[in-house]
Amino acid sequence: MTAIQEKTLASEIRADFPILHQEIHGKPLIYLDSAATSQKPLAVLDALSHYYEKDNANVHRGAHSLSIRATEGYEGSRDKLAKFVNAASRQEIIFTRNATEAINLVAYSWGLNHLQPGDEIITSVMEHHSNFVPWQIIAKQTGAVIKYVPLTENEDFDLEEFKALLSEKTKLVALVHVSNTLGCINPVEEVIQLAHEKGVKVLVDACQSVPHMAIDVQKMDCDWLVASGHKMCGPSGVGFLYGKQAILEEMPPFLGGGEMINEVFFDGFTCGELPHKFEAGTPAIGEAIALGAAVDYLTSIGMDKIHDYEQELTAHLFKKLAEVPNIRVYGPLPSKEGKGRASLAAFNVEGIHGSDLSTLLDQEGIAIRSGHHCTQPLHRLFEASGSARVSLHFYNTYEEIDQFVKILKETIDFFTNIMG
Ligand code: C6P
Repeated sequence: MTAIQEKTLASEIRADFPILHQEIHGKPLIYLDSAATSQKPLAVLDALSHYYEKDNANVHRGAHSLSIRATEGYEGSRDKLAKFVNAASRQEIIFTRNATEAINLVAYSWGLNHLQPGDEIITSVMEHHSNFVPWQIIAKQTGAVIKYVPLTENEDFDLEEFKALLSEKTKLVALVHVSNTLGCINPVEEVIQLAHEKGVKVLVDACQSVPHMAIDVQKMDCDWLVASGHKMCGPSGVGFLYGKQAILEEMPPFLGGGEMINEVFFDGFTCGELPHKFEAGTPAIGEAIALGAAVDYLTSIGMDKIHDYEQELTAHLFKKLAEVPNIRVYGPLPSKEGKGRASLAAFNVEGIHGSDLSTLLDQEGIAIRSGHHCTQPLHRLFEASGSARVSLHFYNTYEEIDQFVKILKETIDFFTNIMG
């Protein structure tokens, strides 16, 4: 380890993550699957157990002390999230189960009511299924047509093709900020500006960017943005939708039931105010509170510091991956400093199945993902049924990357030898 590496962000905060300090198959765990879900710091685990041990009650309903505390915690988390992404008001943050539900909320509430036969939705070939399937369902119901932005030669978002697709027929752009497979960071601000010039609304899938970089929804000027708590050091079962207040105001409710109403009669109901209009039923209260603790935790470190450190890790990862024989990494290459790409790499090694690689790496305590990562159409373009994927977060170290690449090379040698 060099003197500089000794003082990495990971070395300062790793003790906060109890799960990382264990052995798998007798080897220290090396967790390289944070794009699937991130690990949780003690502060988040404590917030969750504190809620269930001390404050557990339903929100917005009771006048008793526990219910008041639960409501304050839940609504306090909304304030924290609003500040975290710089929303103009707390009414613009809707708690959902995850990013997938948030996209469905927009698709069913806005899409069904605004799209007409022949209208066009622009998305890209690299989207997660969560940003394909809801639009495919809505397109089928409304007669709208989906257009897919292709990739450039170096497997990045093709902005020129996007410009060519954008037309008077376009009503919506639904685009991923950071691809969970290509690792590219898409030019969402430019896309939004171009779309808005034509009066087109834009939804940003920020699942893989919110946990890794500072997000400012007002600066970005997106109409909606979605993310999942479990990828940003929070618990699973809670995510959020950001939407511009004026747009959310005119959208009808997605789900009906308790919490989202103002008054109910035998012959109808009136809607509650934002944000409750979109939060039908008892929400994931403890999880939302713990997500607030995750936001506090990330903020206390600083999103710019996290992003800078992850860029260093990305540069190191790609330097090391260049040593691996017969490897095909998908997506654009980062700069020497790790810029222009997120801290993940999906790859295939000639002649070896990704799931065989991940199974053997697991025997060495190394957790990577294999499969299609819910980007099947993209994998089909690459004529691959799936890939292996390594994905980093700020608790990962240089040494873990070195060990991963060492074991990967040994595994490839092993397969090469048995295949003759
Ligand atoms: N990607 C991965 O391993 P949910 O399931 O709703 O929390 O997140 C869906 C989702 C949406 N968009 C992007 C860009 C994503 O990466 C994901 C989740 C995980 O890559 C699970 S497939």
